[in-house]
Amino acid sequence: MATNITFTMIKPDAVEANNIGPILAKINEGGFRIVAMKYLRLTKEQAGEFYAVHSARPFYGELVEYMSSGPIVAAVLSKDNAVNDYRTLIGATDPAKAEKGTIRNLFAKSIAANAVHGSDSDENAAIEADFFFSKLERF
Ligand code: IDP
Ligand code: MG
Repeated sequence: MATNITFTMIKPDAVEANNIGPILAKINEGGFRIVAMKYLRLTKEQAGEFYAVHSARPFYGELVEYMSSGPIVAAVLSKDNAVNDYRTLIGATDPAKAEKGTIRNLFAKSIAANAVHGSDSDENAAIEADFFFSKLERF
């Protein structure tokens, strides 16, 4: 499979718990290359736009509040089969269901504060990477 990209965020709970380093180590150990990276705090408006696809879900308000509650690390990662392999590395949305050793199993606090984001398709990976990074910010 051709090398492709996925998009991730280290969410406010994992930043607050000082887990940026351990999560980046898992990403490196998983064979991903860092194409782009930044440390920033989303406004409520920006978080709402990023998660607009979930605007009809009952947890949307909570999700937007949460994702704008503190700084995050946003990054573009590359690897063969990046989207699926990264979903495997992070584990299920609900950390109680995430397989042992996955990033969410190790670092997530709850289904909302679940440590990391990972794109769910190549199409969304491109849209999400474009939301945060210009061409000049990718290497
Ligand atoms: P994913 O992050 O595993 O792709 P999605 O279903 O796309 O999961 O949901 C996006 C994010 O919304 C989740 O990562 C989590 O932070 C939050 N979320 C999902 N389901 C719930 C829920 O039932 N309650 C509260 N927050 C949720
Ligand atoms: Mg998702």
